[in-house]
Amino acid sequence: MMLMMSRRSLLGLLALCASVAFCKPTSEKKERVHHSKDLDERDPIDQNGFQFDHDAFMGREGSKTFDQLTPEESKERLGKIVDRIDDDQDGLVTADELTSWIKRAQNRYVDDNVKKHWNEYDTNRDGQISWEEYRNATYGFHVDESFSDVSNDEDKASYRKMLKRDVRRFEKADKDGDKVATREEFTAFLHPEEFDYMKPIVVLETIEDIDKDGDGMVDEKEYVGDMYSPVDGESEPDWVKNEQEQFRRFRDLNKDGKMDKEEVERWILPGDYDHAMAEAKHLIHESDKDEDSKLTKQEIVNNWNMFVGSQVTNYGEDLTRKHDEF
Ligand SMILES: *[C@@H]1O[C@H](CO)[C@@H](O)[C@H](O)[C@H]1NC(C)=O
Ligand SMILES: [Ca+2]
Ligand SMILES: [Ca+2]
Ligand SMILES: [Ca+2]
Repeated sequence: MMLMMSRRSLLGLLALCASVAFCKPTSEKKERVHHSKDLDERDPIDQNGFQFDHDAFMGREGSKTFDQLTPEESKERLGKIVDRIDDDQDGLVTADELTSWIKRAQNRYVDDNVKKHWNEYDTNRDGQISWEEYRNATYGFHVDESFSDVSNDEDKASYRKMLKRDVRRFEKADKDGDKVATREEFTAFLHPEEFDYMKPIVVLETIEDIDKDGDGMVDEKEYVGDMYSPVDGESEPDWVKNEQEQFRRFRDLNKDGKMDKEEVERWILPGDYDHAMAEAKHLIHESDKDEDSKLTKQEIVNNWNMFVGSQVTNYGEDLTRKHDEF
């Protein structure tokens, strides 16, 4: 399993593929599993000259400043974060300490993301976001909801699809059905994978993305096709066969050749799986030189590259976070 892989680039790709004819062939594997409490990231889809960037509002638009840190600066900042991870201050980071840190980092990311975009939507500043506020902020520059002002048919279709999805997701997130999202409801709208009651929507949206023949199920060809698009002149990577096998053995549990909603849910939202714990254990395994199952600051800093690419540092971005912002 590709535990260490960030979902954000993949979801970005998914947004691009789903909404615009923008999908470059790649032999790289795409990951679908929503690790519980994982990050949602939807990259801008603006490259095609859209006038308004729907997904930039939904996701974060890259504070890339940590890329500019030298390795020495990164290590120093990582060291300071380690002091915070070491909850009992005994100089050793345990799997439990690392796990709770990762969970906190994930929650912080979600809260930050909502906070960051709140005012763009809450235009009347009443502390809630109505569907109309969201719709106006997101699609309001178009003359109507059928996007009759969009001349390109493909773009028109993707806008309609996007709006339909947004309506459905908003209605689900809006628990009391008053068409106004509280802070919590809006968080569920932006980060549905964080909320149990949004599970059906996450499953449905995933199926819709992958299901090419529109039967509401995912067959083996669609399953593999979602992760892999053949590139001319490149041979099929080995993992493709592996995934076909996975599909037959572990995805299609009732062996009818297709994944239904339940099977897709088991796949992308494995409930009994503690992703933060798994990532913590993986990081310890990869860094624990003296094999005492705990990490010293030195062991962590020695493996700084892996930590900077992990949720411990919010994929590096928390290295530039100020101390009082943790
Ligand atoms: C949304 O836009 C319409 C048309 O411009 C406007 O009449 C309406 O008041 C706006 N609603 C909100 C909540 O901003
Ligand atoms: Ca400790
Ligand atoms: Ca509500
Ligand atoms: Ca099945």
